[in-house]
Amino acid sequence: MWMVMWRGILLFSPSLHFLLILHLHHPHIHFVSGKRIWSNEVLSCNEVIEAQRGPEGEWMGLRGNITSPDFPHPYPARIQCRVDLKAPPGYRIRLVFTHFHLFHPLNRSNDNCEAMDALTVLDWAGTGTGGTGGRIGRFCGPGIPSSVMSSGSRLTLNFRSITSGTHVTGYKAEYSFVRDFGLSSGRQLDSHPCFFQFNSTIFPSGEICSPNPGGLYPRNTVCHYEFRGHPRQRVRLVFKYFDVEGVAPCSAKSDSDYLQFSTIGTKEDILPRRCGRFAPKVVESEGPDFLLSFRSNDKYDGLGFAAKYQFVWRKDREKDKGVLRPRSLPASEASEGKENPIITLSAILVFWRLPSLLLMPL
Ligand SMILES: [Ca+2]
Repeated sequence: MWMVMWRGILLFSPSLHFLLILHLHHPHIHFVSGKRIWSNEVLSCNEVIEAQRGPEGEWMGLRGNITSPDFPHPYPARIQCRVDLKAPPGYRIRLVFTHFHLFHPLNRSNDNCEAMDALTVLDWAGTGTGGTGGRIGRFCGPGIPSSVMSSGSRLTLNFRSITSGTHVTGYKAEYSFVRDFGLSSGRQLDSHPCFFQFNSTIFPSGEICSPNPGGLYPRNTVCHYEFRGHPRQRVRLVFKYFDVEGVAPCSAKSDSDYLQFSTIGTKEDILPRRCGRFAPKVVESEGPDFLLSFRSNDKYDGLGFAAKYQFVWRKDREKDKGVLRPRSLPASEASEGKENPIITLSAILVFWRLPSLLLMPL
């Protein structure tokens, strides 16, 4: 005998092999109690979020929120909810978590998520609609995960609960479909999906970041930062942080993401590629036309980089030397023109001792 009683409907079977599957398409779904009735009961929900064309052809619905069932109240036990995000062509999906608290017996973040209530984020770029998405991350326990960005126009969230509790309120995330990669400095060009230009007359100084700043950078992504200055200028970068997944020599053979430094119009690196977590504090370009390129591959992620940039004037004596070689400076020279106190003190001592040195017998 079957009995119906969930939200009005709850399916009840005399058989222990009981499966209840609901396919729900409305984003605002209120679930009744997740109290388990039979050991293999599974509740399921699916949702598709995609932008729509407005009356004049513009894209609408480019941002919104996603939550676990019943948020901000405790989510039900034994439930699987999938959300498919589909951005317009040429857009990326950015996901910023604002709340995250899933049940974990030890109350630990991202520990043994395979066996816990968890949220899995899948990236579908390059695999087609029938392919398998690459897993960007699986998150569990308390603690807000880093924001993520898709490498294409699709992203999937799979939320699975095994347990529940009075204090596990689930998750909330803000999604947005973006073309600017979350970057707000420089002028974005249309010649490449991720190409930002910095002209010294318009943008003499500022900050540059890897795509999706403050979160994990997207996979399979190339971003260029092009600097164009006065002939007597060059570009100085002062890195604030650096976390680019990879190992030296930061090449494709070593499965590395990397940062590349070159002069515009040439294909030769003017500095060794950088990856890992230890970038030089300060980098200066060879001349006024400087290209910084970031590349990520299809596996593993990092938090990327952020750097302050500034167009600086060459000193006359440097100009006379002809072509400047790129160089990396220690942190003390990042200084916005301050003299090195150790060098200054040494110079004073030498001049103070000079007369007595000249009078010393040979
Ligand atoms: Ca990578």
